[in-house]
Amino acid sequence: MLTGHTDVADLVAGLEAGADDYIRKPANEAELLARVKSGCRIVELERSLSAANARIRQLSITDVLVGTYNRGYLDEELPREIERARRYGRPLALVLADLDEFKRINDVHGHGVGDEVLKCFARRALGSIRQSSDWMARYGGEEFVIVLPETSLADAVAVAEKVRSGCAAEPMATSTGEHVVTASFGVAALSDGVGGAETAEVLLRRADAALYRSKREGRNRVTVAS
Ligand code: GH3
Ligand code: MG
Ligand code: MG
Repeated sequence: MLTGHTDVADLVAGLEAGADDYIRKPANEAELLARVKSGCRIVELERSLSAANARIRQLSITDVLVGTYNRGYLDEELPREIERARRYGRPLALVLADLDEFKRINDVHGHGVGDEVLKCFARRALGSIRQSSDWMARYGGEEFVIVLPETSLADAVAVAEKVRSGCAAEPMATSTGEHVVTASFGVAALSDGVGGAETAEVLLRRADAALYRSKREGRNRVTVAS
């Protein structure tokens, strides 16, 4: 603020209106430069604060091990996705995935290799989904949820099948050699029309029941929620 009104009341009014600093008229060049320099420090501080906040936000929604979204993000975002889909009468589906006999990998090869397998699964699954709208979260230890907005049940089954075969088809390279890893899947979608009223919880429960059937019927398969 460059001002000729230098009463305390005027200065206070200017600062309260949002000015960070002021100089009096007529401006003195040396003072002006010094004030601008200190203003630059404020701007720089704000910039780094907002970058730090963005970084904190990013960390708070990311799974540290596999780099996908985490459970917290799923809990926060899935209800919003469902709400959006319902408001606009759009389809939405989700896929629940659980690695098969994962405990054995840990037991036989060690927890570190188990971690490598989890990362590899996440990387492959992410490679099989549409980056612009689909997203994936680590739901628990070796369980993942893939959220598919604008996707019908039939298309979601195709996505799950792609992720399943992408996992099983090629052994995963780990520090103890190559291991064939499979996963089981359960798929559920919002029911059509305005009658549907599934919450995130209900949708996940239905996908989980389908996943359980995939396990019971032999693993390494995709089952659709009834
Ligand atoms: P199923 O085919 O029925 O799913 O059997 P499973 O062995 O995969 O399932 P279970 O629930 O018995 O075991 C899951 C294992 O996942 C047990 C747990 O120690 C392991 N686990 C959970 N989180 C992590 C992790 O972050 N890293 C590693 N290495 N293991 C994990
Ligand atoms: Mg499990
Ligand atoms: Mg498992």
